[in-house]
Amino acid sequence: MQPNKSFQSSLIRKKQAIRMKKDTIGLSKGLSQRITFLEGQLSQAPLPSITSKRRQLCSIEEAWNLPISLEMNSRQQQTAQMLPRQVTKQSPVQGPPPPYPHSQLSQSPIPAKRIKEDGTGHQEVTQNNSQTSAQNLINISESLNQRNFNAMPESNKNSEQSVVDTFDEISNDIYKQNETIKLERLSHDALSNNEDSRYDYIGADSADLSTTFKIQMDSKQLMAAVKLLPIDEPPVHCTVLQVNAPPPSPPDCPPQKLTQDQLLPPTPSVHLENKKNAFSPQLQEFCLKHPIAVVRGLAGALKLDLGLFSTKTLVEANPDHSVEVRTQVHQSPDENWDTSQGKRVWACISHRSHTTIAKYAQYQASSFQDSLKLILPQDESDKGFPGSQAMSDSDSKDSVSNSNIVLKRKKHKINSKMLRFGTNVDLSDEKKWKPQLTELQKLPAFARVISAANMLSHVGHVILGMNTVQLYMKVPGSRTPGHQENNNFCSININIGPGDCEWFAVPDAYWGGVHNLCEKNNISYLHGSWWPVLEDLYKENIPVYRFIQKPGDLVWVNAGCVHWVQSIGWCNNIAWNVGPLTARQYSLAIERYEWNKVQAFKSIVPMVHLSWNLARNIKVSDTKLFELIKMCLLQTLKNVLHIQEYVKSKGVEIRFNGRGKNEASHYCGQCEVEVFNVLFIKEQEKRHVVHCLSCALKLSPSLQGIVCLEEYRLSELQRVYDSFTLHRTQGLAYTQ
Ligand SMILES: O=C(O)CCC(=O)C(=O)O
Ligand SMILES: [Fe+2]
Ligand SMILES: [Zn+2]
Repeated sequence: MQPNKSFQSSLIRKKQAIRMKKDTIGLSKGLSQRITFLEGQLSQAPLPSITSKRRQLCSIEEAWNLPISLEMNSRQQQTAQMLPRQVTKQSPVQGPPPPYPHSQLSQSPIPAKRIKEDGTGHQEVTQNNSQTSAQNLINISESLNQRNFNAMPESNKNSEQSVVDTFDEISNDIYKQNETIKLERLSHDALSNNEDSRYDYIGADSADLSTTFKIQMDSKQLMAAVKLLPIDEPPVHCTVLQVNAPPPSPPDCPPQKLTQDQLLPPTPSVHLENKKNAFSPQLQEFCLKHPIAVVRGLAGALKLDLGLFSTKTLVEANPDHSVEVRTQVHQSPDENWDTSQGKRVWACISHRSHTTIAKYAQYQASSFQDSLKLILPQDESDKGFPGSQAMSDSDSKDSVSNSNIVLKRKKHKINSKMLRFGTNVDLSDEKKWKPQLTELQKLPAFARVISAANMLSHVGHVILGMNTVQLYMKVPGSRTPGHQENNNFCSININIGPGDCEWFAVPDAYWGGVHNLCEKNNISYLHGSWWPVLEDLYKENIPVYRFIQKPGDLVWVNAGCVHWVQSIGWCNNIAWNVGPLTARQYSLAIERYEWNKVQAFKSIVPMVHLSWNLARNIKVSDTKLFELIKMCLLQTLKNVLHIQEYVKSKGVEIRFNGRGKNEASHYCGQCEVEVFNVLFIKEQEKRHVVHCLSCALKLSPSLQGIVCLEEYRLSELQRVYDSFTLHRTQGLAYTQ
């Protein structure tokens, strides 16, 4: 792919500006003065590392036995479990997972002896699905409603057995009355973010001075070199990638032509039989080396009480808790139709509204009960989608009014049934969800919400749904459209049951291909909502993993893997993100961080803030990971210094403000780019809004009326930068 055009032209413009300046000035008096200054500085600079005092940091291995980070919140400190980690000489999982799927699972290294590889291909899995056992949910079903059970289609009996009495209780007991879900008009604000790319500058100043900035420099050398940079142009937006790196762009797909079989690869899966399996290092290795993996029987092996996340328990715990609802068209299992055009499409329409756990529970339960009365005349069954009485549309603020829905339903009988998907239920509050969150500490460290080896635990503040748990409440057909995780982090998802979920996934190496197909279908890859047409993917030589996640199965989504999910039965899922401390995870995260800037899409993970915390908290012995983090520190420290020089040259005072404990990182109120260390504050409507330099200059070219605040003392940043060195481990490297 060609780099973004507007980006290219702005880069060329910046380069020309610098070149012109050089041509007119040449080796002028100013430049000679700067060189003299630099030489003076360097001659006085202390010898690197020998004389400078370093704070003693622990290694990653040691970090397992220490509290995670000074900035971690109290829960994180309490729950960080201390596990001894195995170290090996050469990590087998440091490289990226294979770009395309294996045709045979035997190509992957043999996992722990007792972990049986489940090589079931997609077709077999689909067939087996109807026999899904709800055994691991039996503890939550107190008595089976035999009447309803007998009315169920044979194939549903087992998997949906336990939901019967759960839902019966809910609907017959406290939630008898027809409560309604309040619908709101879909907010298009986030979707129609068409502002120009904020990525109009990528270290352009360093383009001509690339030899000057290297990670081998210490902070004094860096400061001296920054003093040589021009300050007549504002140093807006820096890159955290390599000096002179081209702007990120969606990559071409791997060129190898895939066979029919390779386009439908079997999903890497393991079956756990006991706790020892779950804690074996091979399980983590297995997950890290595949784009996606399903860990079957995890809940059973760890004796996780999934009943804590059943609808019944959730309602009992916090009935009024908020649920985001997505109203979607019920589609046939793996297809996405535009009924008005009578063809398959990529666009995935869903309207957003909000309700409570209790109300969604009632809808979920009624939807299930309605499905039991399946054998109805066509006209009858078409009158409404299951559960429509339970969640009346009467106070709908949806863009499609009630009467429209009814009309449409009459027009397109079967195809236009609507369903409601309860998404993004926030389970972060430890007071509200204590038993649930405590139960999840039974998971092995690599899959835990909080652990020292999880980058997201070093952010030092909550990122809802990423380093906290989110819950999904589903009726059949609920769809999570295609996406990569925020900043390409890994994702953990456990199906609570009682029904199954079907997953589709494309290895990260092919994300550029999926991106191009979105564009071809006029949908924004990042901002839009899409459900891939499988044939389109196969035609483009893009492989798709497809598998069923049963209750108690954990799905591991590796960094950058594109995926989309639909529920087959009635079920709940819990999910969160993790960031293994690997070069691959870090580099995919910062690549996406930069591409998000190109696309004017907010990076939910503040990668600069995180990188400085990583430098403070851990010792890195993986050379590649070390170099990537150090490069980010170098680029951001350079940018901080350059901005400060520029601001001072404008006669604006920089005030030290510091940072509060666990204070969240800052984003520009205008363009949503992360703002690190130098904040430009403008009072707007009695609120103090943080801006990046670029947006501050747009508001006030002279920076008049803008307060410039500093979060960290320069000496502190210098100390962190200089102390962050490659940790030599006498031949030992961390297994991740
Ligand atoms: O369960 C779901 O629908 C959400 C799936 C997902 O995207 C994830 O867990 O990463
Ligand atoms: Fe996801
Ligand atoms: Zn901005």
